[in-house]
Amino acid sequence: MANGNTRREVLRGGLAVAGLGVLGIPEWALPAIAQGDELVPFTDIPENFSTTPRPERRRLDLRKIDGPYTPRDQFFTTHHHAIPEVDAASFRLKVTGLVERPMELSLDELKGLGSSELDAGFECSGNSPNSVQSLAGNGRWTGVPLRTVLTEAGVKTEGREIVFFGADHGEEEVLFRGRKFPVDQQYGRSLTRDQALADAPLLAHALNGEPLTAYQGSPLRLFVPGWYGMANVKWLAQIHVQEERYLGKYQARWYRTLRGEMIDGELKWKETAITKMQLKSVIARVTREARQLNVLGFVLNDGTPLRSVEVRVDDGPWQPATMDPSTSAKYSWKLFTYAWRGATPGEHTLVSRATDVNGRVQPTEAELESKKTFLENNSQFPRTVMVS
Ligand SMILES: Nc1nc2c(c(=O)[nH]1)N[C@H]1C(S)=C(S)[C@@H](COP(=O)(O)O)O[C@H]1N2
Ligand SMILES: [Mo]
Repeated sequence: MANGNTRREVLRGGLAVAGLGVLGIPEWALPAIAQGDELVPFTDIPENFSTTPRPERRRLDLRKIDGPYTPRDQFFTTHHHAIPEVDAASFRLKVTGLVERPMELSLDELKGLGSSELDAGFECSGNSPNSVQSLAGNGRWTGVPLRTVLTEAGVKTEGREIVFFGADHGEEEVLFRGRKFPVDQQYGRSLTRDQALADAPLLAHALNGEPLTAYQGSPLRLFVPGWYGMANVKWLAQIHVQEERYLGKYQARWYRTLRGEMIDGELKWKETAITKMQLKSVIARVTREARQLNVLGFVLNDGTPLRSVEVRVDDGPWQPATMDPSTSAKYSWKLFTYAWRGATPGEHTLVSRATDVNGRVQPTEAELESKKTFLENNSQFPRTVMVS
C-alpha cells in the first residue's frame, strides 16, 4: 500500500494479462496516475499553500490520493502542545480511578490482551476549504480494543466518565468569571461509559502495519472511529475513570460549535460538543486519461452508510459518481470517481455532494450560515480546474 508504483505496474502488466475482471477490480480503481496520465491543474489552490512543511505539521496533498490508505508518512499531523518524548520500551499505560483493578500496562502486555484491525479515516474538525481539506486521511489501524482493557480493569458502576490523557501538556488559562487561572495540564478528552465500552474504539499502536510515528502519538493513541480527530488522543498515558463529567479545555471549551436552530418557529442558539464527523465529500484530484477526465474524491462521515455521491460540472445536472468497492468498510473514507466526458478547454467548476441512507445531504456553504463558529465545516466544496 505504500508502494503505489509497484501496484500500478503489477496492475498494468501481469494483472492486465490475467484480466482485471477476474479480480473484480474496475478499471478506474487503478491507483495513482498512469504513465501518460496527467493531473489537470486546480486553479483554487492558493499559491503559497504548502502541504508538507514539516512532519510535525503535515498537510495531505489530496492530489496524491491513489488508493484507500494514506501512507503513514503522508498522513496529516496536528496537535496543541510540543511533542512529548515517550520511550516505547519503558512506556506504561496507567488505568486509574473508579476501577476494580488499577493497572500499569507495558506495550507488550497491552498487545497480549488482543489485537484488532480497523480501516478508518478521520479529519480534523477544523478541516475546511481554507486548508484545501488537507487535514484528512485514511488508514488501517492496529490495536487493542479499548473495551478489552476497560473490562480487564473492571469499571465500577459509578464510573460513568472515561478520561484519556496524553503525555503532552501545556499551560491552559482557565477563565472563570473574568479571572484567569493559569494551570499546567495534559491534553485530555473523555468518552461516556457507553461510548468507551462500545465495539469500535481502539488503543492503536500501528498505522498501515507500521508503528505510529512520534508525531502520530507513538507508542499508543486512542482511536474513536467516526469521530473528528480531537477524540483520537495521541501519546496516551492514562485512562482515568470518574463519576462526574470531564470539563477540561479540549473537551468542554475548545471543541464546540455555536449554531442557530429553529425550534417550534423560534430561533434557539445551541452550543454543542464536537463529536462525530459530519457528512462531507471532497473532490481531491482530476486526471486526464486520453480524452477522458477522471475526477476522484473521498467521503468521510460517522459510519452511516451512504445513499449516493454526485458530481456537478459548472451549472449542469448532478450526476451519480461511482463508489470504490475497496473502501466499503464502515469507518473507511469512501473513494468515488466520476468520468467527465466532453470537457471543453477553459476553466470549469466541479462540486460533489454526498447523501446518506437517512436522507442527510451534505449542505451548501449558504445552508451552513447559521453555524457561527468555524469548526465542523462540512459544506460542499466547489473546485475550479483549468482544462487545456
Ligand atoms: N495528546 C494529544 N492528542 C491529540 C491532539 C493533541 O493536541 N494532543 N490533537 C488532536 C487533534 S485536534 C487531531 S485533529 C488529531 C490529529 O491526529 P494526527 O496528527 O495523527 O493526524 O489528534 C488529536 N489528538
Ligand atoms: Mo483537530
